[in-house]
Formats: sequence, C-alpha cells, structure tokens
Amino acid sequence: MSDERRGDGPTFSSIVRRSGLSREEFDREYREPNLPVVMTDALTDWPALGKWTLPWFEQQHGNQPVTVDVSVAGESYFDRLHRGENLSRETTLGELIREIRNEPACQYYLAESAFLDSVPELFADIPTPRYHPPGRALTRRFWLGPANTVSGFHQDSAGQLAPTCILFAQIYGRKRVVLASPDQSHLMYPARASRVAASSLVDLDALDDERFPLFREARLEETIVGPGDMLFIPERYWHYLRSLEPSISLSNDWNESEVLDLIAHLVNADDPVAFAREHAGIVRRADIEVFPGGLQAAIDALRELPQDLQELVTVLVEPELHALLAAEGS
Ligand SMILES: O=C(O)CCC(=O)C(=O)O
Repeated sequence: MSDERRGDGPTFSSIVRRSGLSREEFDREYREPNLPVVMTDALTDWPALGKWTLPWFEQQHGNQPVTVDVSVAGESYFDRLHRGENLSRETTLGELIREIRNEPACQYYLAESAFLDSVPELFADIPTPRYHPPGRALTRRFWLGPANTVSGFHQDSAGQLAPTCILFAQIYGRKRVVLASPDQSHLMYPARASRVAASSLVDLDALDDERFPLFREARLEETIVGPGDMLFIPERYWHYLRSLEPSISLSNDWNESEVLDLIAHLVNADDPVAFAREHAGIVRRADIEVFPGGLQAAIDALRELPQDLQELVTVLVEPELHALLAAEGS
C-alpha cells in the first residue's frame, strides 16, 4: 500500500480490497486488529443487490412517508449539527426520488434512517452479513440520497461510550470514503455534535491550515465503494463519506463490548421489559469500569438516554450499582 502526500496536506493510502475471505480470516486479519478492509464479494447473496435501485423504490414504495435531512449540496450534515441547524423535512420516498432525478442540486438526504422498520418486507433482501459476529445485536441504518451528500469526519459512539463496528454495504451508486484510525484522533479536532457521534471540525473539502494545522500530519486511508462492496469500518475509526452519484447504502452495526451488546439487544427486543427482567443484575461494576472514562462516563451516558430506556438499563445492573445510579440520578 503506497502512501501519497497531496500538496502540503495529509497523506493518503488505499484501503485493501479482498475477496473470498472466510469469517475466521476476517476476524483474524481485520476485526481483531481493528483494521479496515473492503470485501468485494460479501453481498453476492443479497437480493437487494441489483434490485434496490431508485426506479424500483419509486415504483414499489413511492408512497412511503420519510423524513429527509436538508443540506446544502456538498456540505456535511454534521456541520449543520455543529451550528444547531439540524433541518429536516417530511416528504414521501417517491417525491425524494423524483427530486434526485430532476434536480442536480437536490438538497435532501434520507440519512441514518429507520425507514426499513416502516417497510419490514425489505429485510428479506438484506440477510445478516456473513462477517457479522454471531450472537451480537445487529443494528441497521439506511441511506438514500443524490450525488454529493457529505457525511463529514465522525466517529460513531453513543455518549462517547459505545463505539460501534460497521459493515458498510454499498448497494447502488458509488461513494468516496476516507478513514482515519483512532491513533490520529489528536489531529482531528473533535467536537461533540450529538450523543450518537463525535464529529471533527475539519472539512476535508476545504482544508483550513490556520484553524486546523495539525490535520496536515494526518495519515488517511481512502477508497471508492461501488455496488456490491462491503467496507469494514472498525471501532473508533473516523469516517468521511461523499456520494459520487445517487446512492443507496446500508450500515450494519454491532458493539464489541458485551455490556453494550446487551443494551442493543434490550433496545431491539420485542418485549424490552421482559428482556430486562430476564437479565436483571447481570452487569457488574467491573464490566462498566473498563469503559473510557469509567463509571462516571457510563452514568453520564445513561442520563442522556430517554427516561424509559434509562429505567430498563438500570434493571440490568447489579443491586449495589443500582443504588449508586439512583443516588447519582437524584
Ligand atoms: O453514507 C454516509 O453518508 C454516512 C455513513 C456513516 O456515517 C455510517 O455508516 O456511520
């Protein structure tokens, strides 16, 4: 893999592309050492590949109501989160697709969407990725938008506590992806945008050496994903994505931490109250102290959850901690 320095800016290298990887090889060579890779044949058994196109969605699911993010073409929606301008608009999927087709400067992005939950039959087209760790809760986020959607550099983590690993499936169109490993974080100028992500102030498309001089030293890894590619974005990796044309993608996430996996199962459970009762007291103090920031960071993250979820998560912890959480909460 050769490194290339562009002008006075950061250094780029290409993310490795592999085919025919067994799950054991994936775990050993990429998941355990926390390294990115593009798998070029991981979606061959997905009916979605080839079937999920913009015309197909327009025809089959055009009447479905959706909430889209409103952006200025080429501008990261995280930038707007920083400015407190998290704009959204209610429309239908058909309207969105017509806008994408007719308006080259379309400003709407169906981003990070729970859209699939409103059309559950779509899950038949997207089997569990063959590299997903067995038993781990699988969370899926759907992305559909025009050319030039930009998700600026960010790390996915709830309350800075719950880093997720992502198998990013590109189903339609192409996206440019740029990654920075966690050991580059001191060069990334992190800012906290929301409780689900830490985002960087650096704009990769308009580098500002005066404000962000250290970013010039960053070592970045890049690739272009096209239909059929699955990119592994390891835990705590910064990622930037720009669509090069109208695009459909699906993020498949899990937590490496067993405690966070348990919470993800709780959130996804058909009957979360019964799930919490079944696993009452399972989380010990030692399980929580391993998180960055320790117990206090975990308590802070818990306080950011909706009240009903807080109560259920509290059921999962051992009785001694229970009293501590109750005291902190009051
Ligand atoms: O595709 C995009 O625009 C963003 C994807 C992303 O940030 C993610 O999967 O976490």
